[in-house]
Amino acid sequence: MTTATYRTCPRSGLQFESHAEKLMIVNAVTAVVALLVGGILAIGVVLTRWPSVHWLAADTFYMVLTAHGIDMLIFWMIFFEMAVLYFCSSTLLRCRLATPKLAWVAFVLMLVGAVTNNVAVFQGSSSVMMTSYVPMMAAPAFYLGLILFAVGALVGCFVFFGTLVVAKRDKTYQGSVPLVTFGAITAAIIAVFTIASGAIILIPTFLMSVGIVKEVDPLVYRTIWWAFGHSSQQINVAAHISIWYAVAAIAFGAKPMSERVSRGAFLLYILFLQLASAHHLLADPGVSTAWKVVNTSYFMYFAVLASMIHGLTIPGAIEVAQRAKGYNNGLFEWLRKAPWGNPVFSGMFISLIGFGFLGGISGVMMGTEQLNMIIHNTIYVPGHFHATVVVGTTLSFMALTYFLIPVLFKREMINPGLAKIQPYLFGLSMYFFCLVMMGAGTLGVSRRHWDMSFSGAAMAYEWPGAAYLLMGLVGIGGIAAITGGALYIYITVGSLLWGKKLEGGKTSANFTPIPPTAPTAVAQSYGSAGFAAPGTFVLAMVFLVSFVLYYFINWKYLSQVWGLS
Ligand code: HEM
Ligand SMILES: [Cu+2]
Repeated sequence: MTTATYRTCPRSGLQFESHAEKLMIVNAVTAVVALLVGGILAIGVVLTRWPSVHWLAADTFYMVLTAHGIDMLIFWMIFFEMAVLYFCSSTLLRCRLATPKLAWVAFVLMLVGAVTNNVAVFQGSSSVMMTSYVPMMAAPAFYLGLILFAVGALVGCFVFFGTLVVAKRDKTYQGSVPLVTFGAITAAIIAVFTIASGAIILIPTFLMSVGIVKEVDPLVYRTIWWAFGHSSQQINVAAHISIWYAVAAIAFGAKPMSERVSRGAFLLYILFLQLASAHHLLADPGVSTAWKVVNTSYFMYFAVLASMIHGLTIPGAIEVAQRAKGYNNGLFEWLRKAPWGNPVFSGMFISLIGFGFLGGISGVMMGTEQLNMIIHNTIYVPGHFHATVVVGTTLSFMALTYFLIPVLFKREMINPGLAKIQPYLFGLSMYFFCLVMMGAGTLGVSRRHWDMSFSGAAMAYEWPGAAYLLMGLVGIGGIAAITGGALYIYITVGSLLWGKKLEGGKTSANFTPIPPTAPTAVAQSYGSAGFAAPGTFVLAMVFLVSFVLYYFINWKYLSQVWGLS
């Protein structure tokens, strides 16, 4: 392998090591391809759940739904996260990538795994959904693909850790690692745990699919599968929150309000994430109510607390930075005068608000043992998690991409006018999509059932008319969101193919220390700003009131499930 060279980007001051740069590019591009496939499949899913369209036949629907879930939640997210890990280590710390050859091995394993899994799904006998619960069985290649992908991702995490060691040894930064890198470390630590849990449960299931193991117990499967499934979501959250901090630093020069508090909040994720995975077992027999309540109603709140800290300190840091620039009028001038036309910022902010209000509040509601009963296995559940993984993570990744097009890919963005509206179209239609799904779920529309009217069933079920209406709106919101996703793909792929080539900047054989004048220097350093963010405080109170109201409304719904008179 050629020796590394270092390019200093003239637009951002960031320094890209040559191997790391290529790896970020291939991982990010592969991620976007997965998003494209998952997005095309979303059309099939949405047009089937839209009652008056009801497009696909049952077997096709479940196949398409399985592939949609896996291509989106596993392949799109994790390929992109690999690029983020290399960025947060090699680029932010300005050092070489530890073992580029191994990083390529990781990428190839992941790619082969992703293709193998997709082929298995589209051959038709692996429509076991993303959660793939036993005793449902998929083809051996389905599990094998996931295992190869996971091994690749694990290797990638170790390359990331190795790169941190290189930076430390070569003294490429001073003091503690920057907060964004710290967040990425959190994500990578959680990833190692996640992948280990995945291996513990998927390897026996693979062996069962080839006939070596006789049986995998369904309850054990679900418990361990969710140690994997839940913590993988915590990786996404740690990754997208790191990106929020990075965007606040890049777009505003905003320093965290308190580095210590923010770092502490990341640590809470590592400490409490496992306990929270009990919220996926709330309707399961075999685990005691006391265990469920303690885990989901007490320990889970520490992880929620961490997200709320980030949700407060990031807008707070932006407010402080904006006020320092003179946007001091009233409570909200700082926010009104934010760069709403810049998709890096608007994407990040729409993501933050939607993740908190829609994903966060609904998550706490669903995670309450008693309330869980009203929405368990209804379409409320995908309503909730599209607010977290799509509005939260996917939209943050999109926002970061707009920053990376000129900086990493060295291209001028094509069609900036479209890029300006893309986060609004995608983000706001996703808000709507999630809300109407949650509405339909509250009325009881089941999750994953291909035909909500249950036509041909022995006993009829009369839905309130609103349920059909809401599912129709799910269709409309979904199509609008898919259009927003298509714009993102058009803009990013188009920029790489046809965008004007930009000058790459000076290349040297050695790394250089972080120049304090670089526009991104704040993202690469340690620093706190004092608390002077009254506007953010008001926003936090609005959040709190919505939270409390919504929570109690659901207790009221619960009380109406069984009439006592
Ligand atoms: C415009 C974008 C999207 C639309 C319109 C959309 C729509 C849907 C719909 C209607 C369902 C089916 C609900 C059901 O009947 O059970 C679904 C399932 C799912 N979606 Fe999406 N989705 C989108 C993007 C995403 C993204 C970006 C992710 C992840 C990052 C994602 C992850 C999932 C998962 C994991 C499932 C569940 C699959 C399963 O039950 O096995 N979706 N989506
Ligand atoms: Cu969970």
